[in-house]
Amino acid sequence: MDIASRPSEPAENTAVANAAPPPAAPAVIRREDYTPPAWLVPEVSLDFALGVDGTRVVSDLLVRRNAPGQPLRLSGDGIAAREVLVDGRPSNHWRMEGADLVIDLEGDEHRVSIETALNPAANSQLMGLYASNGMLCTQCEAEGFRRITFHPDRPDVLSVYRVRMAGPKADFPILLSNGNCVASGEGPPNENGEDTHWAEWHDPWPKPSYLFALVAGDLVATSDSFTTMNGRKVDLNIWVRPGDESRTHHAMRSLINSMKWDEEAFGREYDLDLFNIVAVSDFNMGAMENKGLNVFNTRYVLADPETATDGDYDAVEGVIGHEYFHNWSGNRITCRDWFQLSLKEGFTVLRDQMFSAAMGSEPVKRIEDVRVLRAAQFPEDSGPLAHPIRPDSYQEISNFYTATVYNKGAEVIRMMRSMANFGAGADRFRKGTDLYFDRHDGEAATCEDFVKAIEDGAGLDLTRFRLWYSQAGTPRVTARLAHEGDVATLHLTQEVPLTPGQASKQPMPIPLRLALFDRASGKHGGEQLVVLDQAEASFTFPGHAEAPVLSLNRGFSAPVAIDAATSQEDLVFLAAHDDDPFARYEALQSLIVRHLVAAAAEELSDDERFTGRHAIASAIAAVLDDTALDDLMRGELLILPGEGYLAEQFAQADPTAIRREREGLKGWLAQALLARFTALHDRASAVPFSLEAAARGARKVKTQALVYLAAGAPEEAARRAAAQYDAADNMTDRQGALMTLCGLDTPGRAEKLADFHARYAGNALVIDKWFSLQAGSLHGDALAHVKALADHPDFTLGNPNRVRSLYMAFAANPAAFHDPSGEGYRIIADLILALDPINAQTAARFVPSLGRWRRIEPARAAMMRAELERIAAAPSLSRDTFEQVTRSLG
Ligand code: 0A1
Ligand code: ZN
Repeated sequence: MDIASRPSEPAENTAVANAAPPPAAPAVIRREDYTPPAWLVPEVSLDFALGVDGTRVVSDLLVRRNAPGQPLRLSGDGIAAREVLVDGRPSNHWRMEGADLVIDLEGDEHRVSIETALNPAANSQLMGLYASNGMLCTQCEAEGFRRITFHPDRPDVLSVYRVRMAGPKADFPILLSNGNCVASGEGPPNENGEDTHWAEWHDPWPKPSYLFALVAGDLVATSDSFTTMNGRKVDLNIWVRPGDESRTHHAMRSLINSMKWDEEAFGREYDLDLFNIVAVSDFNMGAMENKGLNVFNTRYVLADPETATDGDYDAVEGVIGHEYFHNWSGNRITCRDWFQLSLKEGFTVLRDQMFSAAMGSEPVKRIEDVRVLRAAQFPEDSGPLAHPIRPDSYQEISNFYTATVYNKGAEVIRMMRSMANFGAGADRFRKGTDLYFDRHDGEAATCEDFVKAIEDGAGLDLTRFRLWYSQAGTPRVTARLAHEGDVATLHLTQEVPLTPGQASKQPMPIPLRLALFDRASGKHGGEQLVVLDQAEASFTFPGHAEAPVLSLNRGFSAPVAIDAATSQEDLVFLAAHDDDPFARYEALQSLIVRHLVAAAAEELSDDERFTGRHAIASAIAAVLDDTALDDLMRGELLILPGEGYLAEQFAQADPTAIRREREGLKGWLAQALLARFTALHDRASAVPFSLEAAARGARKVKTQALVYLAAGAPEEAARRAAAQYDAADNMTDRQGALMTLCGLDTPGRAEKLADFHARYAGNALVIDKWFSLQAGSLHGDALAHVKALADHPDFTLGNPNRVRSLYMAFAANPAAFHDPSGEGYRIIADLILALDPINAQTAARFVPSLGRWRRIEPARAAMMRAELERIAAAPSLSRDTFEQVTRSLG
C-alpha cells in the first residue's frame, strides 16, 4: 500500500510516546548491564512520503528472535505509532511502555510494519529527520533513528536497508539515501497538484540504524570518480546548495586523497559504487559517516581562498578523511554498544591524524594535535566530567562525544602503535589492524576485541595496558636524571590522579621515547623507548662521561603530564638542539610555561622575571633566525602556551593574572625583538598567495608577527594589520589582520569590522568568523561586545554554528568569560537555559566551561557554582543538560 493512502486517524490503541512528564532523574545506563538483543532485524524497508512540515514514514521490519521468551521492544522518542501491522494484519498486541513500543510475539520470525508521522520543520533538536533551509536531512547517531520510527535503535542490531521516498519534485529534486539508487520515477500529482517523483535506494551492507541517512532537497553536485586498488570505479558526488559548487574542490581532492591513502596505509578499499557527501548548514557536530552518504556541516566542506583560511582547509581535509575512514573503522566494524564509542572514534581520529600528517607536515600536525589534546582533553580529565575512554555509565550518550573518547582514545591507540613498531623494522601495528579488520568485519565489536587483535597481530602483551581503557585522569610522571661515573640513571615515578567514581588507581604502562644529549656535541646516541609500568622504576644508561641532557616523551609518545625538573639552561639547549621537532617545541613551551606560571603566581623577583624573559627572548630569537626551519614549524614554535593550558598548571587559577602575564611577556618580546618581528612581517608579506606549504608557512608567521606586535607595538601593529587587511587576496591574511585589529583600540577596528560584515553578507560561514573574532578577542571590552552581538540581527539560537561562533569563542576567552563581575558566567548560564529546549545537545556542550569552577580562584568559583545551581533548578531540563550540570556540581 502506498504510504499516502494509509488511514491518517490513529489506530485505537495508539499511544503518544513521551506523553508523560519525564522522570526527575534520567536512568543511568551501565556498561556492565549489556545484554545481547532479544530480537534481530535482518531487513528494514522504509517508505517516506516527504514534506517539510509533514512526513509520513512506514517502516517494515523483518524481525528474528535471538533470545527466548522476550517481547519485541522498539525504542521511540517523541513519536507516535499511527498503525501497527504484524505479518500484514493490524495488531492489538502492542502497548507503550514509556517511550518504547512493545509487541508480544509468538514464534521466531515476523514482519512488523509501523507508520509514524513527523514534522521535520519543527525539529529544532536536529536529531532524527529535520529541515534545514528547505531541505530534509537526517542525523541518527547516536539515538536519532528512534525519532523517525520505532526500532531496536542500538548499534548491535544490523540490517540491510531498502528505502523508498516520494515527494514534490520542485521541493526535493534530489532524493538520496545509503547505498545505491536502484529505481526512480515520476509519481502522480499530490493533493496540492504538485508534480511528485520517487526514488528507491538499497544498501547491501548490513548496518546499525545510527548509520541510516536520507537527504532530499534542491542540491547540486560536484562529481568525480575514484578507481580502487582492485580497479573498481566509484562515483563521487559532493552535494551542496546551488551557488556553492565552486567551493567544493578542496573537499573532493581530500576525499580522493583519503580513499587512496586508506588503501596504502591500511589496505582498506571502498566497498560501494557510489559515495555521496551532502553539506548542510544546520548540524550539531562536524559530520556524520552514514554508509555511502556522509552528511557534513557546511563548515567542513566549503572552502575557497577568498572565504576559508589555511586552518579551514586543513579542517576540511581532516574531517573528510575522518568520515571516509569510518567506512571501515565504524561502519564495516561497528560498536557493540555506545560504551565502545572509542573503538570507532579513537581509532578513526588516529587514522585521520596520520592521513593529515602524510598530506602535510608530520611534526607540525603532531604539535597541533597535542595542543588540541592539552587544551580540550587535559581539562576534561582533571575536572568533574572526567571519564575513561571507555565510560562505565551515562545518562545521555550525546554527552560522551568528548575529547577523551576521541582524542585521548587516539593517543591510547597511538601508544600501542609506538610499542609495536619502535625498533621493529616492520609495521607490526599494521599486522594488528589487518587482523582486527579480518576478524571482526561485519560485526559489532568491543574495545576489548580491538586490543586483543592488536595484541595477537602485533605480538604485544597488552594485559596491563588495558588499564588505559578503564582508568580516567592524566597520569603525572616525574623524571629525575642522576649521573655517576659514566652512567646516567633515570628515575621515573607515575601517579594517576583520582577522578569522579574512581577512588583508587593502578599504575599504567607508559611508553616514553627518550634521548640523552651530549652537551658538547649537541648530539645523542640514538632514541630509546622505555615503558614505565610500575609506580616507580629506574633505567640506567652507560657510556655518558658527562651528565647528559634528557629529552623525554619525544613525539609526545604518551598522553601524560611530565615533571622533569629540567634546568632552564637545559631547556634552552633542547629548544635549540633537539632533533625531534616535537621535543624542541616542548622544551620551548616548558621554558615559557614555567616562567608564566611563576609570574602569574607572583613568585618571581624582578631579577628572576628579567632573566626568565631574557632566556625566552634568546630562544625565540633563535627560532626567528633559524634558516633551517620552515615557516610552518616556525609559526608553530612562536605560539605561546594557551591561557587554558596555563590555567591547568594551577590548583586554582586566576585568569586575570594569566592574561596579564602572558600578554606582558608577549609585549616585552615584541619590543625586545621588534626589528625581527617587523622584518618577518615584511618578508612574509612579500610571498604571493598559493596553497603550497611555503606560502602557507609565510601566512602563518605573518599573523604571528602581528600577534606579537599588537602586544608590544600596538600602533605599528594597527597600521600593518589595516594594510594587510586591505591588501588581502585570501581569508587567512584577512582574518589574521582583523583578529589583530579586534584586540586593539584603533579606529581601524570598527572600520574593518564593518567592511568585513558588508563584504561577506550572506555567507554564513564567514559571518560566523565575524562573530568569533569579536567574542574571542583580546580587547578589554570583549564582554560588552558579546552582549551587543547577541542582539545583532544576524544572531540566532536556531543555528548551531552561529551559536558556537559567538558563545564558544566567548567561553574560550578567559579574561572575558571570567570577568570578575561574574557576568560572563551569567551570560553562559542564560544561554544554556534558553537553548536547552531548542537544541539540548548544543546547550549541554556549554556546561563544561562553568563546570571548571573548582579549578578557579574561590571568588569566581562561587559565582560559577551558583550559575550551575540556577540551571539545575530550572523546571524541565533536557537529559543532556541535566546530566552535565549534576555531574559538574557533584
Ligand atoms: N560519528 C560522528 C560524530 C557525530 C556524532 C553525533 C552526531 O549527532 C549530532 C553527529 C556526528 C563523527 O565522529 O564524525
Ligand atoms: Zn568519528
